[in-house]
Amino acid sequence: MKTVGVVMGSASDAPVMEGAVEALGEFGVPVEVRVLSAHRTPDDTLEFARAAAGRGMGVLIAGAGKAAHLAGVLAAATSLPVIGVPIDSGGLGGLDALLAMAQMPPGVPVATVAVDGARNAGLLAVRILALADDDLAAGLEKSRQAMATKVRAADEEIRSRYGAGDGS
Ligand code: RP5
Repeated sequence: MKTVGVVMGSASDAPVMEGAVEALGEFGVPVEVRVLSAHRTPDDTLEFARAAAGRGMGVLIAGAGKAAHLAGVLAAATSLPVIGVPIDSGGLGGLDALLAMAQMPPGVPVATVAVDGARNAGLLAVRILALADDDLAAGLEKSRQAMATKVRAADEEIRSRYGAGDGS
């Protein structure tokens, strides 16, 4: 199975990026987790991106805050799909990082999730890998069903607590 590279701009991003690692772990997807900064270690970042496909990675997830160029720089140096996780590092509440990732120029796409939305980044990476992996696709389907079952149970509980709209 392909590996997913989970990259963050600073170790201070780790508590958020844990969400992606956890989601990937639930599906048994191997990860390589790194701290690489587009600004502080630009050479290491480019070297990682250029080698990623050849080293067996299938998707890259990049989390960064503030002037968050990490995902864009990775996407500029590899043809692998790159998913950006804008991180709320204070100040502008993550809007700064969200715009830096989502507003990429034509030709260099970054699939951007919500501010601090690392879990969805992990799940999106699983969906991408599942296109070429039947076991992963089956696991995803099972997990969607399990999520629906949970919501139906919550619906049942709420309806019994507040009534079903028929005055009962
Ligand atoms: C960004 O600046 C990092 O991704 C992090 O979100 C933010 C703050 O970094 P530190 O000052 O905590 O290293 O580059």
